[in-house]
Formats: sequence, C-alpha cells, structure tokens
Amino acid sequence: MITKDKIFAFLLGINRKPSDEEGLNELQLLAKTAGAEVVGTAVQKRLKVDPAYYVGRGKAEEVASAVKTLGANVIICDDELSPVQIRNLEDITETKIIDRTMLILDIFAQRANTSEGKIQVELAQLQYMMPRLTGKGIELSQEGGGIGTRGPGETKLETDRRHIRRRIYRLKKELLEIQKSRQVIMKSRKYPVISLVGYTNAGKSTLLNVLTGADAATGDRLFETLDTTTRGLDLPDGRRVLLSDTVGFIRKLPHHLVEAFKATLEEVREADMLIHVADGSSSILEEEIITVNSVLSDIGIGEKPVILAINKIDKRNNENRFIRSYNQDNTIEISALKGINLDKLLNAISKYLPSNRHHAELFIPYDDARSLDKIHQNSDIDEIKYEYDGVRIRGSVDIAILNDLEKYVSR
Ligand SMILES: Nc1nc2c(ncn2[C@@H]2O[C@H](COP(=O)(O)OP(=O)(O)OP(=O)(O)O)[C@@H](O)[C@H]2O)c(=O)[nH]1
Ligand SMILES: [Mg+2]
Repeated sequence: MITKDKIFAFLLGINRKPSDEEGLNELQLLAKTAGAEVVGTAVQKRLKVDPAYYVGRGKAEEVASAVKTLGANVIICDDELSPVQIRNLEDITETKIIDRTMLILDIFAQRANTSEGKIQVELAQLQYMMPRLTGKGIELSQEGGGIGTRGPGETKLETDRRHIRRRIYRLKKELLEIQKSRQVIMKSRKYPVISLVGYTNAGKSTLLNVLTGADAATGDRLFETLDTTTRGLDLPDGRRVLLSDTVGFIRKLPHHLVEAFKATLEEVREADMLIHVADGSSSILEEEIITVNSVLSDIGIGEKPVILAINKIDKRNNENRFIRSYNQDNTIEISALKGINLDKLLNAISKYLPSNRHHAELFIPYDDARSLDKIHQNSDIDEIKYEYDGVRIRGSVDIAILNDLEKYVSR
C-alpha cells in the first residue's frame, strides 16, 4: 500500500441486503493481503450509497471518533468511491481513505511480475487516477490545446494529466503489441487449450499443479496468480491438451482492471473449453459462481463448453448443500489438495472437450499398441488395412492425436 509504515486499517462497508452474511470478510482478506492490520470495522445497513459521504453523515462522524480511539491510520471502504466521497470522508475523519478499487489495484501492483502484468496494472491505476486528479475548480485542459493551455494559468495537476495521458497511450500500444504476438502464438498452437477460471483463492493453481506437475505459486491469499501458466496434460482418451491457469476474479472487480487485463484474458477467450473452479467451502459459493460467470460474459466469453469443479470438498462441513443446486452432468466435486475425484474430472474433460478432426491417413506399427488405441478412441475410421508390419488407417482423426502421432502420418 501507498505507505511503507505499518498500516492500521479501519474497514467501512454498506450492507445492502438484509441476508448478507458475508459482511466484510472478503474486505478483511483483501486488507490483510495488502499488508494491513485491521483494527476495527463498521457496516451500515442502507439500500443506496450516500452521494456525499458514502455512508450517512452521522455514521461518518461515528467512524471519525472510532478511528481516533483505535489508532487507525487508514479507512478502507468496501466499494469504489467518487472523488467527492473520498474528499468529504477525508475531511470529516481526518484520515486517509482508500476504496476497494485502490486496494485491489494495490494488491495487483505488488503481485505483477511479468512485463505484461506490470503494464496492465499500471494502465488500470492510471485510468483510475485520471478523473481523480482534477482538484477543486481546476478545469480540464483542452484536448490537444498545446500552446493555448501553456502559460501562467497552468497548474501542476494539468501537467500531470498530460503526462499521464501520454503514458496511458504508450501502455495501450505496448499491450496491443503483446496481444498481437500472443495471437500469433495461439494460432500456431498444436493442442486444444483448456483454461482454468474462477474466483480468487478457489484453488485453480493447486489444480493445475496436481494435474500437470507444474509449480505455479499457490497460497491462502487473494490474487496469488496474475499471469498465465500453461502446461501439457494427457487425457484418459489419449488426447493431449494444454491447461492454463489465470488471474482470479472477485466481486466488484474494478472495471478498469477488467479492461486492462483483456490481454491476459485473451487466452481464456481463445480456449477450447473452460474449467470453472469454485471453492465449495465458501459461505458465498453461489455468489462467487455468479460473479465469475458475469465477468466471463463481460469480457465476451460466451458459449464454451465448461465444467464446474466444486473444489475443497475435503474442507466442506455442510454436507450436500451444493449438490442439490448443481447436480448436473458437468459438475464434479473435487479436492485438488487431497486428490479426490480427479479421475472423474479428467473423464469429464474428455467427454466435454469438443474434438476437432481432420481427414488423414496413418500407418501404425503393430508394436505401438498405445497409439493404435488412441486412434480408435478419437477417430471416425473409414478404412483399416492390416499390412505386414502395421496397420494402415484412413479416417477423421482428432487434431491433437494427429500432432502426437505426426511421425505415422502419411502425406
Ligand atoms: N482444503 C483445501 N484447500 C485447498 C484445496 N485446493 C486449494 N486449497 C488451498 O486454497 C488456497 C488457494 O489455492 P490457490 O491454488 O492458490 O488458489 P487460486 O484459485 O489459484 O487463487 P488466486 O491465484 O489467488 O486466484 C491455498 O491455500 C490452497 O492450499 C482443496 O482441495 N482443499
Ligand atoms: Mg492462482
């Protein structure tokens, strides 16, 4: 977070639904992830945010005195606030205000380690800051005004704005380049791609690791993963696929962040299939599932085959609660950590992964029974001839199998 000194945070939120059992739990985790120690919380029940103070003015005054008693040096609000709300709250509480968006952006900034990740986070931060740089009474400098805007009237803020705008332009250009080279790579890939998507902390990276032997970082923090890791995986039907892990989603995900992360999420858009990993032990499982689905549709990922993997069943205590609502063929309950039902998951992937077949002719020696078996499982065979030292097969064969058995393909 902004300061290097110890952060003592007071959390402030609004409870819009009477049945909101989650309260500020998630904000607590976010605050902890960002390195803050939570010293107090307050939630106000109200249907709409107050346009001037976020919570009601009276509540803001209460918070002001609580913050002094508890020794908090920052107040973290559970929603994205307007510049006016931030200024008013800061005036009344005499304490620095951080909103949910700043907090999430801050965590992302700490996590980003590839150049793509860094560019995306910086872009989101600058876009968030832009409208907030306009101080009281300072007019927006005219677009491209150049000479006309220079002179005694120019403020520091306006210079910053111009600088930021230029930087945003540059970052967007760099991202576009990255996106282009990514598309080239994706077009040339030989195997189908399956993307792991899901709420942050659901266990996506743990699942990637256990299925492919990758060593993606996992941890009980939010947004552990920002970058995509991709590894090969052999399915029970003999097909080889690429499994890739990506950034997790969260409720009220900042709009700028979703925009900025489109380059990373491009991989998900190009995937042949998704595995939606959900945390079966979460008290807000259903809401998390809905959130993920709506982010997916926001970024234009429409109809793709998807398997819902309800993870952490080893940890779940309220038996059968979710089986009722998600008792569908494409829903598998698993534990990535304890290795429960992973075979079922792999079989479901084989079943739902669309096959992409090409017409081909192959010659397979008799001693390679495994390859023969793969062909039988994943092809529509038109003709089969048993020759002296092998089998000649003509038919529509899955593209992933063809890639694997390239040496047997007759041209
Ligand atoms: N009990 C239990 N814990 C699990 C299971 N799978 C993952 N976890 C734990 O859940 C935490 C989050 O796991 P990750 O794999 O990092 O989750 P993620 O979905 O990649 O999270 P982000 O990268 O932050 O989006 C870790 O502490 C894991 O050890 C499981 O099946 N059972
Ligand atoms: Mg992860």
